[in-house]
Amino acid sequence: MRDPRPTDQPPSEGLVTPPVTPPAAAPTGIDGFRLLPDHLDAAAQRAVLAAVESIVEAAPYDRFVMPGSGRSFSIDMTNAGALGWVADRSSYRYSPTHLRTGRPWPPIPPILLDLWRTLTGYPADPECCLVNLYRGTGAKLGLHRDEDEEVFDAPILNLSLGDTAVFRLGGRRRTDPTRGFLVKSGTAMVFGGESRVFYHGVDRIIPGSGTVVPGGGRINLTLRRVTKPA
Ligand SMILES: O=C(O)CCC(=O)C(=O)O
Repeated sequence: MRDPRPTDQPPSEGLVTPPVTPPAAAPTGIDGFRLLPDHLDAAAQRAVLAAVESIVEAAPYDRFVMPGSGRSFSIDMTNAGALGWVADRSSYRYSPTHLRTGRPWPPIPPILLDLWRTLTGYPADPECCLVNLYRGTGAKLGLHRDEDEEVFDAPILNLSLGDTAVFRLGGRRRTDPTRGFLVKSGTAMVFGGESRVFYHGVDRIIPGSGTVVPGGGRINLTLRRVTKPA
């Protein structure tokens, strides 16, 4: 499936920014969606952070630009895994190498593979662990859905460290109603079943609300299966 987004409208910025309603109760009853606050206790958060630091050492953060407009994202990104999600003036896509260093992405650390296996139950490992760093009041990720993958039967696993995010979850269509809710450090979210293709984004973070990330901010990990398992 190809990315149907207009080329000047990135997955993370400049898209429909719904009115910021007060964060509501966490959503329940959505097919395949699981919200697991406190899934990672303090020790597990520190261990995941160490894994992220090892990724960033091998594959430094980039500030991608959006196809078409060339506007910058407001968050930094890097990847682990055989395929990293990247964006530049030409497209959103998966790449086996870091756009700037040209090196392969580091492998997905074992602690993250364990979390994927336990929480998704999918019979193959993820190929991409996208690392997003949100820092400051302008950091956000516009409403989008993950659709650059070749397979959609694998859930997406989302892990949060650091500052609380005001997360936004919609439905299958961009125009479906959305709801905002808070996602704090240690939360795991699984987007399986129907929710795999639901629109979602991050309206903003609440700077200073978390203590886990050195220098402040929020780190989000998104683990995805990209290709059909052999
Ligand atoms: O930061 C988040 O929780 C959402 C990340 C996301 O939706 C993405 O990277 O596609």
